[in-house]
Amino acid sequence: MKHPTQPSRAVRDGGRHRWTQRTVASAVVTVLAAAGGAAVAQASDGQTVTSLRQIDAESLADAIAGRNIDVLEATFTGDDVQAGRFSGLGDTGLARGVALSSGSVIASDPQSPDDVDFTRSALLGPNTSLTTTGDLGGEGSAELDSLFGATNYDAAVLTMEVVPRHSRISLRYVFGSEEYAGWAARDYTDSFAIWVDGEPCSHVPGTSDLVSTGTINETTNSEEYVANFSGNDPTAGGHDTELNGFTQELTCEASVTAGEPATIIVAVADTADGQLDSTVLLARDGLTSSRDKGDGNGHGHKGKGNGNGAEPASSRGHGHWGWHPRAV
Ligand SMILES: [Ca+2]
Ligand SMILES: [Ca+2]
Ligand SMILES: [Ca+2]
Repeated sequence: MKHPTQPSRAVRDGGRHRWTQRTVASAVVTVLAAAGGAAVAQASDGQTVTSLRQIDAESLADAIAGRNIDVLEATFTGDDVQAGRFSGLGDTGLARGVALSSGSVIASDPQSPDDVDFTRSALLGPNTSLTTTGDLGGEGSAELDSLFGATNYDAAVLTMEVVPRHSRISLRYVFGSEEYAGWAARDYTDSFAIWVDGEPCSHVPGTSDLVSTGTINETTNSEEYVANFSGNDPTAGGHDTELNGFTQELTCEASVTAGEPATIIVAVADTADGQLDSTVLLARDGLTSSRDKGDGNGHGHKGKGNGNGAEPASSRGHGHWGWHPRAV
């Protein structure tokens, strides 16, 4: 039995304090190890995830790139288990695509000494826990830190250089999180953004707010939110994914220069501590370009009444991002 709890991480992280606040995963780990035996077979029938242990970042970009997009190159920053291609996840709204997570997209191998920092996939169903955590000891993203003004951890960052045939670019995605289930409205708003040529475009529809657990949840912009639990019961949500909650399908839109390289960055990370995974799903063939729909309505245009997106997603007085023990 493995013990991906504080003693082992104390060695791995050199005593870094960020995980010492909570022990959310330990009880669940014990249950899983007892029930699962040697072979972890988490994943409902028909669901698969292939992580960067087996494929490369270019493969992720190729899966995302759709109509009128050519991929020049792609790079990934984070642990190999934090990104992969998935299929069979129709319950999330996106059946196939690419997942990036502040935890692991795959289940751990109990026999592997490399897999002590996570247990189950942040994505694959069913929803077995309200506190699925990959606490990987990874670094944060300076871009997310700058955008949200909050120190982050375990960043998963996919950077793609693409050439769009036309001047309007779209990327379809879903954002989900374990922080939905009690922590969404607190200071644990994990950090997530999509940028096109340096401009954030992952906005709540019709607003300049950036998408997060703080801006889309059961009480805020609830029409964009899908709950996947009830009370303390993770199995009561009825959606075949580990995500406790997730957004409806959303679209990042931006104007670019037709025929010229554009840089798209997708980043997700934990905030305040490394626990409770947040995950972004990018639709297969979901990155496309099209002709701009004229200059009249400003739809999708940078800088046309769309705010600057630089305001922290959590703008409801959470000015304080320090350490808070979570008694989960
Ligand atoms: Ca994490
Ligand atoms: Ca869950
Ligand atoms: Ca988190």
